[in-house]
Amino acid sequence: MNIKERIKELNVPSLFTSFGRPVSTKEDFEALKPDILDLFQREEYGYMPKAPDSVRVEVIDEKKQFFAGKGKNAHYRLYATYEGRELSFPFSAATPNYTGSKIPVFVNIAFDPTPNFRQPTTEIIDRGYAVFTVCYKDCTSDDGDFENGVAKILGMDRSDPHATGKIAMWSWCVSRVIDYIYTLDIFDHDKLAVIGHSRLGKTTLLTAAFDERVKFACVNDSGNSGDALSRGTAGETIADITKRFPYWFCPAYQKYAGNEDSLPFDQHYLLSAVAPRALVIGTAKDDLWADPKNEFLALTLTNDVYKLYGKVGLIHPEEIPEAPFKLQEGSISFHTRLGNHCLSREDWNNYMDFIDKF
Ligand code: GTR
Repeated sequence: MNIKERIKELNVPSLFTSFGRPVSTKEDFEALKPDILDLFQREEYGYMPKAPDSVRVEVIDEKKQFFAGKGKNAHYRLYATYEGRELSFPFSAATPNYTGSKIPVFVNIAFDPTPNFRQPTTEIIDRGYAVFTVCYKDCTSDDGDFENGVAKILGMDRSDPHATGKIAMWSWCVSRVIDYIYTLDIFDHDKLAVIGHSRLGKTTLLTAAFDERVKFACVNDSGNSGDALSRGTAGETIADITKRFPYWFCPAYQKYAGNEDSLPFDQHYLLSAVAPRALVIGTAKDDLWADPKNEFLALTLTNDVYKLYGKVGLIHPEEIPEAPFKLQEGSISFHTRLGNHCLSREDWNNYMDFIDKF
């Protein structure tokens, strides 16, 4: 598939023209960014709750000399005050022993409360990284109930077309863990990565677009309403996703079901909002529901934004390569591994290989 030809066929909007404002410098783009984020809040994910008044963290337990004596394993509970009300959620952290050089750190917004095959913790520690793990359902449930967990406090009336969806709420929680990491100076804030798979890959991308403290957005198999173009998808459509998971989004998003061409943007606008920070994208050959080709195409469309910052985004050939492949020479990393929908050890290692190079 020739990339340029396919993009022409899809007739995707360009953020360089669609706002009716000139975008020829990085200052123009920075001035545009709030409008891009506003568009995604109004039309897709709902309004991102504002930052809390305060955050504090309580230690539940800590085990030193863990991971073969190479690190510490700990459990915490984070409390935040939001408009005078308190909310809280648990998280854990695996941290290599501090030896004087700052530690690169992941925040993994995870499916599971206990790290399993989707988070190879000992290997992450062995490679010198810390990993904070937040189980998304510990923040609020993955369903249309807006009365539990953080949703009870952050939630808006769902009759509002722009009401905050669950993805934005999980994303808000990730930013609170980053608030905490920022109080700890053993961590390398220039190597702060957020990682998530699938619906949590969508959450990772949204977090990176909104929170500039995220320096590496490790977006794994995020597909529709994540890193894939919605127009011309060969996999999941907006109709599919809004039928099964309407509560991930704001109610206004429904109007684009079966009507992708009327979207005033496509997902490359959200990817572009992460520039000039690093997009670190993983897909899998057989994950057709996420449409690896449309994920690739979306990413190539961000390159002109990286250029405004004097950076090279994704260095890629004219055709989408045959899987498996890995492109890691620019400020953007993209790989398609063999296999199906999963956040695997190979994905983690590809992400760490890329971050190591910086
Ligand atoms: C699917 C959904 C995808 C993806 C996936 C997941 O059922 O349609 O968009 O988010 O769930 O999160 O595992």
